Amino acid sequence: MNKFFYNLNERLNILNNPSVYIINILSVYIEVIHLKNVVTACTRDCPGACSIIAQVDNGKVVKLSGNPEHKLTAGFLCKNTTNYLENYFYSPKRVLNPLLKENGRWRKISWDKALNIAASRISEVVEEYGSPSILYYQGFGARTALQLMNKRFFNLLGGVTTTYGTVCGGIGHAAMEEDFGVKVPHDPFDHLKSNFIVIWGRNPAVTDVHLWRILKKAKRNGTKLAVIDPVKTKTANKADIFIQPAPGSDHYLAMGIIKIILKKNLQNQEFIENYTKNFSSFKTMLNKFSLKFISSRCDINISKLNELTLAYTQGKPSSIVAGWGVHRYKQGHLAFHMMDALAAVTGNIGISGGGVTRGFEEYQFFDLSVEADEKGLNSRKLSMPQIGEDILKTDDPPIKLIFLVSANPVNLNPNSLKVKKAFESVDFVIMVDHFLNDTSEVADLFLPATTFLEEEDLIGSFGHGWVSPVNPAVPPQGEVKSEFEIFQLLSKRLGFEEEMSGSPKKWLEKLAAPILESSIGFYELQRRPVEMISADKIPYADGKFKTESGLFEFIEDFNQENSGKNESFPLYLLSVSPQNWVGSVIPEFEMVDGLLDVEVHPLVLEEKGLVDGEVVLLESTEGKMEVRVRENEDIRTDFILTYRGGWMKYGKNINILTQDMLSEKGEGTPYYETHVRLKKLNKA
Ligand SMILES: Nc1nc2c(c(=O)[nH]1)N[C@H]1C(S)=C(S)[C@@H](COP(=O)(O)OP(=O)(O)OC[C@H]3O[C@@H](n4cnc5c(=O)[nH]c(N)nc54)[C@H](O)[C@@H]3O)O[C@H]1N2
Ligand SMILES: Nc1nc2c(c(=O)[nH]1)N[C@H]1C(S)=C(S)[C@@H](COP(=O)(O)OP(=O)(O)OC[C@H]3O[C@@H](n4cnc5c(=O)[nH]c(N)nc54)[C@H](O)[C@@H]3O)O[C@H]1N2
Ligand SMILES: [Mo]
Repeated sequence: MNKFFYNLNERLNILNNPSVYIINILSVYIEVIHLKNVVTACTRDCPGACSIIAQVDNGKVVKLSGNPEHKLTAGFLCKNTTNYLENYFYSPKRVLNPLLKENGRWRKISWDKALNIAASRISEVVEEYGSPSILYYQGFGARTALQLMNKRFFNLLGGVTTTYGTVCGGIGHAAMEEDFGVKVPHDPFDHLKSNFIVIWGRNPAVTDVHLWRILKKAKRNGTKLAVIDPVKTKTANKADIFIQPAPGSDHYLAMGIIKIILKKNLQNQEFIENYTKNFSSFKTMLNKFSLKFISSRCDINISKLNELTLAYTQGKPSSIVAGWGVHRYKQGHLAFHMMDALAAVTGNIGISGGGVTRGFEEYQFFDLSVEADEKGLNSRKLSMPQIGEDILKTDDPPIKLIFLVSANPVNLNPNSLKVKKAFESVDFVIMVDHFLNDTSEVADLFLPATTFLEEEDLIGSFGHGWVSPVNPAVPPQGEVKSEFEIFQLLSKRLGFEEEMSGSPKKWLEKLAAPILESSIGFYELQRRPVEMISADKIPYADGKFKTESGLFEFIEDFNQENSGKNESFPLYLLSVSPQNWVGSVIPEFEMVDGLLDVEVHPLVLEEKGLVDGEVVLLESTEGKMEVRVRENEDIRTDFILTYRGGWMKYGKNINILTQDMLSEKGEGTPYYETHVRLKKLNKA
């Protein structure tokens, strides 16, 4: 745009020739009506939820850039979003028409036909088996405000089966709610006030580049960074202290630090006495474990534990920035209890630059009553982490129809072969998405949705406290429709049009009512991102906690998991967030060739008599797949590392190996608890 104005000035300045002037005025006018900038936001599953300026030229989106009006996005986008136009929005693989599967092949159909089929299937199933025989499955593909209208639709239908638990981050959430009453994170900018930051089981250099920018700035200002991760990640490369704990042993690591603190009398007695509960039973519990035992369980020697303890206590204010890596174990909640305890024991709670931060609630600013839960009298829930198993065993009524929005459970949920089998056992599967993926292999009807460049909406974030507008930059491509419109059209066919009717604006105003109360007009909210929580608002600064006691509550005991080595399957399977795509949305051409790469320590290769680049069999109790093994010195010898999201239809879906377990607390998914082994292939 700057270039445009520069050219404009230059061209209008050529005044010595009137005809050139007129021609220039005309061409500038034409450019003005052809060129526009639209403020929208990335709605993909990422903590960034970046505010975007979409540049439109002659009806085509030509460039996406970060909106400087958003303090976090700050004029900068990740590579995935910069490439979004080519790899996603204008991808020839994007589905632009409704599709019906007939004899195993997708066929284009009209919207009228698609909606009639969907509506008649829904009403038949409701009539014969009752509304709970429908499973509405909402994934994490787009976490916008208007997506709440989907649930309204199913509640108005009488209430259907939905999901409880999560494949993302419920485990930490549950633990933090027990300790603090409610979980409140520190604003990303508050980390600039820390003298020491522990990045614990998180890889922001890859998964949250805007947070990473702040953490790097803190480091430049003199803050010391520690990274706790079994893998030397891109984030860990910048660490002053790097700790590689044994799989799922973070609670022991934190307990070790607390033990040293108490032994050296470095605790904040004033905070403990005035703001906490259960400290003495917490201490009794700690006394059951010797430092030597703790050190061996987390496989970090005592001198390293001392170094971390010293840095954390002397660095005050010290903050812990926790990630999803610690969640993905059966006892992941314990890691959070102990991190919270560490912050409490040292009085790093309620102060700027301190705290334990893990994820914001993206829906916290919206009025959830539009979901109309009171109408969904027949609702019931199945477990998201074990959705395959639950679909297969559910009776009375059984699941007869699945309606999926923004989800790829056949790819991303654990034990994906079981998920696939369960979906295949259901009579009719409807999905709303942008691309055909692993789940579409088992779907019957595909309804193509709009993206954040074609729709009107609002979005919060799970990485910060801002709400950003989503606005259409161009009309919907092909025949795509927003979920909002799809559900309105279906409600019309199903006889409850009135309760779903109205423009997106009308519903967004309702959804945003709590935001509008804080003096922002709706017109303004649709035009610029809004900071809902000021960066200097410090959680628990008043020393009050929403627990029953009003105090921070230490845990008093826990069940010790047996950590015996699994002799038959000795490696823990890590399947982490990839740099070059989000979730399972990988440009398909990148998937077609080759095998999935997995990385192990050279000692693991040596022990197995394997070499770098060799094709081997990777096996778990759930399945097996051929992979290409790579050597990587930056991984512990008890892990094998790969990325999540590779497609099953190209032999790259790691979730065919993961077990569908439920975490001990928080109804989360212990993906990394799956054990695997490498087997040499005997080539004939
Ligand atoms: N580019 C990109 N960005 C994304 C996503 C994406 O797909 N692509 N996905 C988004 C989503 S849905 C989420 S939830 C977030 C997740 O964001 P992050 O939490 O940053 O990412 P993860 O890759 O899930 O895991 C973080 C780290 O945990 C480590 N880890 C594994 N086991 C342990 C352990 O026992 N202890 C410790 N301390 N660490 C361990 C892993 O090695 C990994 O480096 O990222 C979001 N951002
Ligand atoms: N092995 C392993 N598996 C994991 C994880 C792991 O670490 N390891 N991480 C887990 C985590 S943290 C998460 S959050 C889940 C994610 O699991 P899912 O939410 O099921 O999967 P995604 O691929 O993120 O997104 C689902 C779909 O949303 C579509 N989509 C995007 N935008 C829109 C939209 O505007 N409208 C509609 N209708 N569709 C849209 C995309 O095309 C994509 O097909 O995966 C989990 N699975
Ligand atoms: Mo996630």
